[in-house]
Amino acid sequence: MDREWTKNTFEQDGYVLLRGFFDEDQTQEVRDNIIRYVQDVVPLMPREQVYYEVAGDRSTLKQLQMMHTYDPFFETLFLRSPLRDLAELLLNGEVTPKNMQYFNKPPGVGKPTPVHQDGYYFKIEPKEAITMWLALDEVNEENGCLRYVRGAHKYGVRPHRRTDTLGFSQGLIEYCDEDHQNEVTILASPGDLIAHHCLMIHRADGNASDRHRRALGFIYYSARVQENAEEVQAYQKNLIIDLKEKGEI
Ligand SMILES: O=C(O)CCC(=O)C(=O)O
Repeated sequence: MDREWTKNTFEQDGYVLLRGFFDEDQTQEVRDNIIRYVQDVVPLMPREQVYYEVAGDRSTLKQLQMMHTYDPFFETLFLRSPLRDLAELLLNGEVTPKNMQYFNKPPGVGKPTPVHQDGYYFKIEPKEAITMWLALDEVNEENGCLRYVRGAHKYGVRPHRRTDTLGFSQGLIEYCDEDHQNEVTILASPGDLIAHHCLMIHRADGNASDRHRRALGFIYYSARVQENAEEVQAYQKNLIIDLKEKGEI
């Protein structure tokens, strides 16, 4: 990896795509562990950390939260791996690993990811955090690839409002022509890693194909940030109310 190019690209565009960050064997090992995790660990997880696209239909698993807290394989991957080194490079110093997530869009039923900024969800100041997204399948326009508004991380948090999308309860109120013009479509292969700044504006379409669209998300905060405990608590409370209303828990 060319560290200087990686850092410069991230700073300029708000994201950087690193092809083949994990080789074939490493990617397969991650996929095998997800299969094991879904079978053995998911049944033991709190319901508010497990989301299905169709409530009650286990074949439509779409999102898992805090995976690293339940399993040593994912704990190591998150806390002691090249991903953390990369986060330290991009955030200029020590980081706090915050959340490790599974993102799937199951074939046919995977819904769009509303346009949003992760930094709106993160109750931190300053907004110095990063999300890394590791592709585990071929990801293209058919099964819901990520789309970034290049350079959007330079202009702060934009207003959001509630959405109906499970797992992405907040979305940008306005997505203007200029955003569309600056949108970049990211086609990814298994093992490719995309790192984006928490102020990056991004979205993804639904999955109209007959293939899964699996990925892992790794969120790191800079060790310099302060989290607003009251806002985090209020967010968690509302999330649970929301999940109950949707019949998810
Ligand atoms: O996987 C997706 O569709 C969205 C992921 C995302 O929004 C994120 O990692 O911040």
